[in-house]
Amino acid sequence: MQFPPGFLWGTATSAFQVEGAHDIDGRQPSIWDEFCDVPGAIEGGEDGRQGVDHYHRYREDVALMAGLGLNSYRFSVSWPRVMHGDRVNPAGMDFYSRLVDELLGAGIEPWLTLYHWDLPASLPGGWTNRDTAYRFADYTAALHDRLGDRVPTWTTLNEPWCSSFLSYAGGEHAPGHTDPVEAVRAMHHLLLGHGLALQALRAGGAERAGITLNFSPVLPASDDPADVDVTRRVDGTSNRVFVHPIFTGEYPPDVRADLDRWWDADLVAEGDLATISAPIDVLGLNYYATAMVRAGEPVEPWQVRGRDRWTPHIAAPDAEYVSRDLPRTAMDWEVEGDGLRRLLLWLHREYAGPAGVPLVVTENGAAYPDAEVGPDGVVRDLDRIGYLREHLAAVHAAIAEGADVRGYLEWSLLDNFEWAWGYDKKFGIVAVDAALNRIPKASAAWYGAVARRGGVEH
Ligand code: IFM
Repeated sequence: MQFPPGFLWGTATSAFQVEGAHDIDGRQPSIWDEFCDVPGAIEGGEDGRQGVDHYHRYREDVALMAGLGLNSYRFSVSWPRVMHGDRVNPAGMDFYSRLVDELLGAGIEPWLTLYHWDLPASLPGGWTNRDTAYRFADYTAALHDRLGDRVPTWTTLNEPWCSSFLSYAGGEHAPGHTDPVEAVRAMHHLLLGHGLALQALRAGGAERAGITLNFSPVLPASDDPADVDVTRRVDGTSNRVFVHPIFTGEYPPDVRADLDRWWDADLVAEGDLATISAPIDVLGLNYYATAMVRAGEPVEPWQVRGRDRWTPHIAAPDAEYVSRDLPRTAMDWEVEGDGLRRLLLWLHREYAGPAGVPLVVTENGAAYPDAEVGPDGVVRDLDRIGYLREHLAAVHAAIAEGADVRGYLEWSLLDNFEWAWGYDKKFGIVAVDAALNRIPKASAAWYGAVARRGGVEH
């Protein structure tokens, strides 16, 4: 399975999950720093602020990627590390400048995400406040001023579904609220922030700019109209409510109607949708799993049953997940690589293709309860290799069927802080032990070989 020339092969991480160093060089608290102090918020009470010390070990981490032969690295910037209100924190900026130089020196293209959930705690109302979208654009401009000469690709937001519905309605992510009105406000302000940040990037002459959305494809359990309709509603608030306005300049009418009871009349100001739908140069998509749902008895007020944590599908309180006979990861997510092929083809056909926008898989990977480090120093994570192989085959098939896919960034380089789940869910191709030593797993060698040859051997 040979991939096109110039294909990006890399890994992805995010600032809060890996950096640590939360209270040095002028970094200020984010909403995730505060959330880590809320009793019961994080599995096992673990402290996400510690990360895995990438802040001090970035040189070693870059050398690991270079050793594997990867040509791209997607990382995020911690907004409260680089900004103090509207002033730049030079020490924080310097860290990312050093990281970018290190990557370029190692022949690895930096791919920068501006927002991966660690919002400055000082912003009143967080994303429920329209003003946060404007502050996001200011931060974007300041960061681009400093790094724009060296970073070719800029992603505004990572997974706004998580920073709106999961955070403000589901209560599972910071700030841990359970208010659907707040979730809808956050959703719109995040999209507005994306559009305003895009304007700042264009003004600064950014080479390539886009957004990363997480897609959770859903299938109906049967062709019963009730199952089909609940599937439509879950898909609407998970997937279409973000991608549709970006490409068409309107919220999908059915989803707008489904969300009406929580939608403030003055939420969308004139011009917002034009700002949100300004052209992008690349659509990043994160894919982990496809799920099947059926209509059940509504649970109050809005959550979906069938997972061991509640999922905030506010417009589908009657949705019930149906287990399929498929292997599962440690997250309990069903493994079905073909879901990624179908997703890529759908995005290419409905949105990205007609707009001439290429796709990049900006996250894909799996957590498994990894084997211990063997006496030979190797972690034999064969299940992860199987997952990656199956999903790369899906990307390859989608390209063969016409989707314009330009890269694959595996999640994640390192075992790290998996948000509300703590450190126990291990997504890395490189293990991190208690002393923070890096131990490449068998999957790292496998993935490096794929990157070097630009394809997967059958
Ligand atoms: O760890 C997360 C990441 O921060 C965002 N996308 C999904 C990953 C795995 O859950």
